[in-house]
Amino acid sequence: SVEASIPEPQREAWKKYAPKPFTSTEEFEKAAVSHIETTLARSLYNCDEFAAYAGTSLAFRDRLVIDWNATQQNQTFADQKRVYYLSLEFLMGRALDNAMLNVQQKEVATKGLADLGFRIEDVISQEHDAALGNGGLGRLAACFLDSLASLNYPAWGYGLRYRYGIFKQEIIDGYQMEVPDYWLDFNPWEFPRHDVTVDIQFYGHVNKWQDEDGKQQTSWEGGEIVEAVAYDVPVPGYATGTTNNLRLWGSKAASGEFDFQKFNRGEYESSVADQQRAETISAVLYPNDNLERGKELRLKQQYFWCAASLYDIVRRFKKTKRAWKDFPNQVAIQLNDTHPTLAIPELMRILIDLEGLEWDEAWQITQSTFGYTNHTVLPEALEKWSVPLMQHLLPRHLQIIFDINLIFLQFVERSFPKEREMLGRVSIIEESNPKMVRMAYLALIGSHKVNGVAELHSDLIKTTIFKDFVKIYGPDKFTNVTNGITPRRWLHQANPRLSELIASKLGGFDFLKDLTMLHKLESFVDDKEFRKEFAEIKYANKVRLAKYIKDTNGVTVDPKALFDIQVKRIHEYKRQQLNIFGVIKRYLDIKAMSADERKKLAPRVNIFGGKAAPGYWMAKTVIHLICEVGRIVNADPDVGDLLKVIFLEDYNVSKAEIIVPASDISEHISTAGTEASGTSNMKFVLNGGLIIGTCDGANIEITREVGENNIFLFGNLAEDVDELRHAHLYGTYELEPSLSHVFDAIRSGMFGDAGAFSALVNGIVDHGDYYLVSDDFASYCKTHEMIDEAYRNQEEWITKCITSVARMGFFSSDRCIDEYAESIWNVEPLAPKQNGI
Ligand code: T68
Repeated sequence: SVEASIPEPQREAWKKYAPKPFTSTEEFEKAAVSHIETTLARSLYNCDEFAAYAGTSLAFRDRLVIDWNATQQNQTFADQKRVYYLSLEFLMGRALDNAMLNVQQKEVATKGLADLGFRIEDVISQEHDAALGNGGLGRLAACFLDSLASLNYPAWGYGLRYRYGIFKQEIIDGYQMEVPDYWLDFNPWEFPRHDVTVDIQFYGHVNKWQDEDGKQQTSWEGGEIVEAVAYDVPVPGYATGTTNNLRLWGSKAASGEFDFQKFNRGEYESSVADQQRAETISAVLYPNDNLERGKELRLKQQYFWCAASLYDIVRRFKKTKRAWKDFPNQVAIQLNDTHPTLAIPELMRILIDLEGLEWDEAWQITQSTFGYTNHTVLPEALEKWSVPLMQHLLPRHLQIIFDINLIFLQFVERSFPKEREMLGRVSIIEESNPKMVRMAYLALIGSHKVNGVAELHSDLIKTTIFKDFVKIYGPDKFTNVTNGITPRRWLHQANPRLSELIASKLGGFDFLKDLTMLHKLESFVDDKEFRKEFAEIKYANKVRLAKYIKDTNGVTVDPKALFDIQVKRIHEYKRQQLNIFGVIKRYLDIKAMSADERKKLAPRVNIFGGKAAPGYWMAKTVIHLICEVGRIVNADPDVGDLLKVIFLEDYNVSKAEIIVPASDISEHISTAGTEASGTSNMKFVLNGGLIIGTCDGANIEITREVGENNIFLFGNLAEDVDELRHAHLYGTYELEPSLSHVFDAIRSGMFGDAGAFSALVNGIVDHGDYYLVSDDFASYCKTHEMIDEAYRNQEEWITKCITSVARMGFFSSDRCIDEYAESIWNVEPLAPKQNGI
């Protein structure tokens, strides 16, 4: 073995001197101070909270790196199948707190930092979020990495190292403003690998010729080269030695490309411009969620990242000297939505043009390697690329896509000779002007499994966008893996007191590794002491959020009021407008009440948060309306504490960790059939909040788990949506009267310039109400009245909350990952070696 090739004394020395887990507070302090003094060149006299953060991070990073190296070595020696998770987004949030908890040494750091004069919360909050994602899809990828490592799966994530993550949102005079998020000033969690680079080609042309043996050869020539540089991020598992790798690619001008000839000719500026153009590829994350706009730079990002990742994966495989047919036994690649679909024609190109395989074998290998996860049925989010654009940027890939399509359509024609009109429907190429490549079809055809992310969604894709393909391939190609969340971050880290309380009842923290153990909490539902502590923890979390609201928004809210929270990307289908219209109705009702009636009312705090895509005017209008309603309501003496409306600026992962544990009710109220799964619904319930929701996405499975009595469902069902929409447009459409009342108030100028909201109101009144706001309004408001009623009975409310927490075991991302491993990837965990040196 490689190990035996290193002389014993050398191995002994490494073992002796490699950093080990801190066995005492002193050891941590020594490491942190040493980094502050030497790595940062700071001293006792100018060590601020940021320096303390940096020192602490570097001390823990040293620890992680040892596990990380050992894990990589162990995985290489074990030589078993690995998973590669390709995602254009990884919404990781902060790393330090997570690292300390996962290596189970936060206490050491807490004490050590206190000795050095710092509060650990202040130190942790110095870290800039790694916000390389938009919303659910990116956060899911981050939860999956945590679970993959925690369950010891040999797995790598591959993504892009954006210089600018999702923009920072500022609310100025009630409007969203976008500020760039430059997050790389100091990032101790990434390791640049300047020696791991890949040349990526764009543009150029295709050559075809016959070689001496008469074999057809194809090559892709010319064009331009951009260099991909690897940046590696360690991903520690919880309570395990496994630390996996997330590899993010940054772009730069290829070394030969900083054109010295130009430079010598005196064209210095244009030479620098070339360099900047290359760096543009990984410069910025596209800030749209559930929308694809077909921009050339986006396609460049996708190919750049797919090509670099595949080169890396293939290089690793080739080191094993196995035959190509073994590739799918060593490699599983999961496509997180269609964004990495170019990996399919790229692998075909590598196998055929570069490695000389025949088409059929290459195709067999490719299909067996890939799995594709769909995250949406919204038509505007389904990726399509124009054929002329692809022809220009990736001429060889377009040819391969045409060939895949031709062979596929011939197969369909043979199988369904009487259904010729099906060919146009299932073709990868849409016969529009210009022609378009339908990426979801390419992803589906090139993969062995396709999965949706919640039961309803997985059913819907089979009856809508992929209906014909179920007929072609049979139902077994399609499966469901209901999303999940990591209980480490979303319980233990975000809500340490609740985690402690649960541990005290279940005899330790094993539930963080097997969340189904939570069911044992049900036997404490009548335990007085437990109930009291549970309620106290919720209250303390609400006090913390109230303080945050006071600090950021300047508004005083009463932590005893019912906290009603909707935080997620702002999107018409998620229906924040339904929520704010409901709030306005409540406001109007309060205004119309007598003082005596008001006394009986349960006080509420309505909290909103989320970013709108910069070009999404309707979503920005919704934010503006929320802010304006808050401005009026919060200052109205008639209302006082009965109603407060808050818009929290710049919602992100680290803010979610404060917000999620503090809800009484959270809102998951998408038009039925539009939200593929949702994952914050799971986070809120796991933290002892109840939810109001539609029969959509994972709400349905949450209902099944927690029981119908413990969730507030309302609204029309997915199966009725089409008919309702049709009726709006072609039948007699009647606006719900109570909503009409709300619109009158908006139009009266009660919340400022009515003109600013006319598009929002008219979309519902005059333009078909596509998202069924009016249809669901009455039942939504009625359900909120039921919530008021239920909240009045605090004893029953707490019973509902505790029972729900106890029944959330299913929604751990560990369960998801085991399902993917079993039914899609066919990979096994690999136990870490103790002392992997
Ligand atoms: C979300 N999708 C789904 N997309 O909306 C949500 N889209 O229901 C689901 O729970 C979650 O994925 C995880 O499965 C997204 O977040 C995007 O962010 C996105 C980004 C770029 C292009 C299209």
